[in-house]
Amino acid sequence: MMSSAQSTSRLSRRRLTGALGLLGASAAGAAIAPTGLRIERQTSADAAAMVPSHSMAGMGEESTTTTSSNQEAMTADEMDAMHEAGVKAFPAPTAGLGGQPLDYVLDGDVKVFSLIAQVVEWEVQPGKFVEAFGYNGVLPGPEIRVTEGDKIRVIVANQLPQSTAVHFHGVVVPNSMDGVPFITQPPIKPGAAFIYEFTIREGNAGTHMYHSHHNATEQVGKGLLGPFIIEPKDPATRPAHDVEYTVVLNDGPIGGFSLNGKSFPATQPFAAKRGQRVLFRFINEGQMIHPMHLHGMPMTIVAEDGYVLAQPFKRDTIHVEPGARMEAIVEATEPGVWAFHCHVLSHAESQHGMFGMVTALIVEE
Ligand SMILES: [Cu+2]
Repeated sequence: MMSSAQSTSRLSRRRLTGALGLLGASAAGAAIAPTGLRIERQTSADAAAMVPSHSMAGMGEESTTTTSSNQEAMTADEMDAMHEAGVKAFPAPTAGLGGQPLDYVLDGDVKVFSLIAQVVEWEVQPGKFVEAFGYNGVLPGPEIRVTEGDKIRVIVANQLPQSTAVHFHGVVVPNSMDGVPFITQPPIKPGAAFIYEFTIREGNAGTHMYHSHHNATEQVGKGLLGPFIIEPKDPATRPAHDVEYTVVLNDGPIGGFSLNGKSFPATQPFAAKRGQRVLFRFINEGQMIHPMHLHGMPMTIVAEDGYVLAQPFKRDTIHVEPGARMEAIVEATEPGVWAFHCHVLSHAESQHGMFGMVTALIVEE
């Protein structure tokens, strides 16, 4: 049921391990040596032991009060050791992986997707479990991927202790399907379900999202969100790419700044072969602007909020506003491990090392 685009769009754990192993082996070589960065795989327990717990503070004191007056006294060597430990732990394994394609069943010509909103214990960083809300047990929720013209049904069952509703952000739907309690529908009470059904309109292709529209500061912040990708009926209407990654940004109460539901060093790196065109789909489900900065290669912004730009433009840092989706293509011309992070520095790095919205793009030879 998955298209080939889907099956190649995600980096499997096995392939990721292979890519990193390959890098590790070649890290001493001339091509990759300039970064001096070696990635060694760690067990979750190792990583938890190595990463200082207060680097996980995220939105807490660390992120908002990084002033010289409250820096801990530490020697240069102590500080370097903490930075090194974080990088060596990356990508640290954790339980749970969100944003994976959601299978559907066909009812006649209607694609039927099922979502269950529930409380989950989520490992946002190695060894750090937080009480979160997820769809189908993960956050971000599973990826819903459809094509222009599809008839779809999304059955939402609520197992939360509070009411909820789902809004399909960016998707053009009939008013009654808009998912806003007391405006277009009653809230979905605990134990109840609601059925959303609509046809995907032509011209609506691109990167969108679905999320709670009830008690949203808590519910979306805790993880009731997911990617909603609409493929074009005619692929020629979108910029071509070889591989794609979705990057969901969040800054909610689940423990700070996250990329696809995880905080560094538990974030997943993205991989590409040299010469590939890599499509990044940035989705900001948080409350702050996150300027995502890729080292090494420019990003060409090709679409905003799903709509293809008449005139794409290059940036090295893309401002992703709350509610926005930005699609950017990177020509993977430069081999190596390239840092990729939010450039609000208090979302990414402190004296204890990198945390939060940090990952890497790995370009293999
Ligand atoms: Cu940020």
